Amino acid sequence: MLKKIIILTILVTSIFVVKDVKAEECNKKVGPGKQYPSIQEGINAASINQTVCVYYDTYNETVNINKNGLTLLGMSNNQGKKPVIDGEYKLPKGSLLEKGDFPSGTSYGYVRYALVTFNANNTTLDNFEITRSRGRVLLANELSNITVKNVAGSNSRKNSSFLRVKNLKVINTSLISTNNFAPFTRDSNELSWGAAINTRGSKGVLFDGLIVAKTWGEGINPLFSSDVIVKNSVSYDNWRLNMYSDNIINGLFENNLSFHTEQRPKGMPKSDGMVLRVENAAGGQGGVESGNVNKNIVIRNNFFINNSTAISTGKQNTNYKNENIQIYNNTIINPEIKAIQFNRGDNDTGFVKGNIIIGGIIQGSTGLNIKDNLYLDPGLVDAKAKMTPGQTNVGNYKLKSGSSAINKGPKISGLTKDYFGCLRDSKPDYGAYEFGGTNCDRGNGTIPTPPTPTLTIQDPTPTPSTNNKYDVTGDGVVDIMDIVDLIKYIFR
Ligand SMILES: [Ca+2]
Repeated sequence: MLKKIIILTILVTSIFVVKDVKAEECNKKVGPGKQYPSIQEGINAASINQTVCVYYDTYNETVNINKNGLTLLGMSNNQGKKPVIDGEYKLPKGSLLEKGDFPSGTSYGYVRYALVTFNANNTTLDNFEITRSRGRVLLANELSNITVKNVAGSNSRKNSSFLRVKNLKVINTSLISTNNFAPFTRDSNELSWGAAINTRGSKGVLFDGLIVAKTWGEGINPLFSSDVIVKNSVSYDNWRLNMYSDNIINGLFENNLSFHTEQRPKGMPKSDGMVLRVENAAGGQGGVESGNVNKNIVIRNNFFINNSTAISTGKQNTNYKNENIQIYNNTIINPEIKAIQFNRGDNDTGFVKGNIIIGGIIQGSTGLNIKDNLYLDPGLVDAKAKMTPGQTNVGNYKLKSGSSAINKGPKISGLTKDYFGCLRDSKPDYGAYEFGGTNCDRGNGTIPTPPTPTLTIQDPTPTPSTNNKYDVTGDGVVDIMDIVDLIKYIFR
């Protein structure tokens, strides 16, 4: 008995030692029984380059990260729950954005508030759940070196995030809507769109390990940006489209899963898996000023399952270009309309090779080299299987032993791994999956799972956003804040 107590004492002591070591990295502590009761008080007390640790609790406040080099670190409780920033659809109120202005010619000036707003460079947000924002989840404008990781964002009333940053990293993060407040119309301003993550005018973007789902608008939505990587991410049931490339210079979209389930709001169509669009640059975007081009875009090792069209393109002006688009070794399963659709007469350039395409055709443009793709089921585990909400397992769409796709794919420069990060052998297979691939850096058939929201508070009846032109703040009421925002906007 005494021995057990001693062992237990040692165990408990060592646990506390571990905790203390971790706690020493905290310059300021926020939470029940800590130095500061609110997150903002902790940030206000911190110096530059410090770490503010936020212990598990629910915080009904807006957060302004306004100290250079600050890390805001959520400390999970013993059950692994992250601290929660909950706006209860009442917060934020007014504007928290101090840094820079939004691109001219857009309506973004009206939506300049979020539950967490970055107003300083070299800052990190790590390990939070952020939910029920009256505005956005995250906002950063004209900043550099911003990192967001391990964040579970859900149910914001506006676009989940607007991040206009030089050197932006968003890692292991989810943005999911289960309540959509905006009307699904595309003829109004951003309030009606509800996209998940928007990079308008960023340079150096890494999206790694995202789950983005169920927004009315675009899911993973880089636009007017350069040097963009979107990988290891899952995007599903976003009702405008799952992944976007609009005016991107140098984009790599790899190892992603884009799909639609059979669950959809009444009357809603499935949307496209990925869209290469070139729309008018509104000017002053930051990353890509006036390219009117998608250029040097690689789309490889992705699974596109049951989308409307898996990969499509669209342009506001036929002179705009998709230039050097490389679409290879994707697995495209049963799109409703087409597998890949470019506009026939356009002078888009690039190639489409090594893809497995089941149940759809490719419509190319004159400059697109389309060859060495497989158009029949080469022997997948179960190509007819449907995806379900939240599913990240693509085991049904792997090649079976003896598949005719094994070792028959074209050799393409730069193709060394597959969807799971496994090394391909010297005879690459068609599609996103290499049979018998080795040294898998995403594990054998599993992928890291970004956090899902855990908060289970009963939502109030959502107030639909209005299109009232006097409701400048978009909060559904016309009040003094609308006048304040309008004056700020005029004199910005
Ligand atoms: Ca092979």
